[in-house]
Amino acid sequence: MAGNRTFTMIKPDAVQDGHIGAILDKINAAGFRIVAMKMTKLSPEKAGEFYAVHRERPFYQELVDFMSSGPIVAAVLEKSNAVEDFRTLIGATDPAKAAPGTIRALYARNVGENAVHGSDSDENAAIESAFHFAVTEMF
Ligand code: DAT
Ligand code: MG
Repeated sequence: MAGNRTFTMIKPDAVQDGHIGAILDKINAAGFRIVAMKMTKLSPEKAGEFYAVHRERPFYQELVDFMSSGPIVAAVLEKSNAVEDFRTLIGATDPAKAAPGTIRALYARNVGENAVHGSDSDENAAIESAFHFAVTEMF
C-alpha cells in the first residue's frame, strides 16, 4: 500500500529567488498537510550525507556545494499516495522537461538548481524525514 508521507526541501535557489510562499501555496492547493517544517541551512557534510546515494555521479560535488550554499525549507508532507503525487506536483528533474504548471517548471533555474526535492520512495521518505526532524517535531 502506498504510504501517506513524503519529505521535501525548498532548495537554496528557490529560497533566494523569493519563491517560498508560492511553492507552499502550490503544496497546500494540491491537498498536502504540513506535518513538520523548518528553515535551516545544510553544512557541506550534512548535504553530502543526505545525497550520499549520488556520490558516484559526476554532479555530486556541484550538488553538495549548491545544497549547502544557502538556507532551505525542509518539510514533511502528508496526503494519500504522497510520494508519487508530490513527484507529479514538482515535475521532472530538469525544469526544461517538467510538465507545464509543475513547481520545477515554474520556479527552478536549471537541472542542478531545481527548486525542490521530493522523496522517491516511502522508505526514503521515512529516512529523509528522520534525517531532518525528531519525532517530537512531527505533528
Ligand atoms: P530528483 O531530484 O528529481 O529525484 P535525482 O535524484 O536524479 O533527481 O538527482 C538529485 C539531484 O541531483 C537533482 O534534484 C539535481 C541534481 N542533478 C540530477 N541530475 C543532474 C545533472 N544532470 N546535472 C546536475 N545536477 C543534477
Ligand atoms: Mg531523487
